[in-house]
Amino acid sequence: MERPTTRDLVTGYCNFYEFGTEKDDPPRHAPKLLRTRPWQVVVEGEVRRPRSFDIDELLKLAPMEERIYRLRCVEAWSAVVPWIGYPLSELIRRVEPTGNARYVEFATLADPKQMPGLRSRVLDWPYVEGLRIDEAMHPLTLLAFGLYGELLPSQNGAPLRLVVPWKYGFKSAKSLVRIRFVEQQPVNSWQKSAPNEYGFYSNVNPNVDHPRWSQASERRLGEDGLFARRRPTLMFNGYGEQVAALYAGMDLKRLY
Ligand SMILES: Nc1nc2c(c(=O)[nH]1)N[C@H]1C(S)=C(S)[C@@H](COP(=O)(O)O)O[C@H]1N2
Ligand SMILES: [Mo]
Repeated sequence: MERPTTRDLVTGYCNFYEFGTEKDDPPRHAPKLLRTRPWQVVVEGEVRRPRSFDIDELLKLAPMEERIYRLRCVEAWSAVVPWIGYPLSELIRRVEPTGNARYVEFATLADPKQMPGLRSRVLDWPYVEGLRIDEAMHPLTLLAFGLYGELLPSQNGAPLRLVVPWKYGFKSAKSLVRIRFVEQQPVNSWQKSAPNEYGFYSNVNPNVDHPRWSQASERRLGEDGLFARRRPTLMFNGYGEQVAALYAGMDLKRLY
């Protein structure tokens, strides 16, 4: 297993556009502005038991585990993070999806009083992401509540976020407030803002370049400087053995 990136880098170099587009905007603003209590997560759509969960109930829903996962951003940097959470499937099976639930749409908080970044139109708010139901049910897909042995810092998506380790970082939606089971493939915020650059699947794939830069290698946070080598990016971010079967027969160049 790779050595975790230092906590300072993971909590200091963030993408969370609701607090601004610079990497240090979220750590500078989110801890002061984001209120993580009370916090409700609404689970709705194609489920037999739609309901809303209080964050303190979600924290106790299933046993917490520590999982050391890489997160790779489409901007070609990566970090190794000890996340704390439990598989999203633990929540999903409790709401009993119907046979029509083919996809899951995730929406995150969009409150202009807490989130100065909403004044900018960089993305269409709220931030929305989507997974196919089998991706959402996969045992690697984590509902994360903490990192480095403590609760999530605000800038990393408190009080709960998604971590999907074989997909680009942007699939790992922060500060979730709604999980909706749907029949049609959801349109995520990045796809909406630049459909030629960001698709639905967003699997880490070194063979499919972003239209404006290569995805063949990456810079590990903390490994910069004159002699730092870039690391080759691995298919499915190195999790191919566990997840490649989900995409058997699909053209991953077309369905990026
Ligand atoms: N709500 C929300 N979630 C988000 C984002 C965002 O802007 N807003 N950015 C995504 C992107 S692009 C990345 S790379 C990861 C970064 O997570 P980290 O800051 O914990 O490393 O969060 C993802 N989740
Ligand atoms: Mo990202």
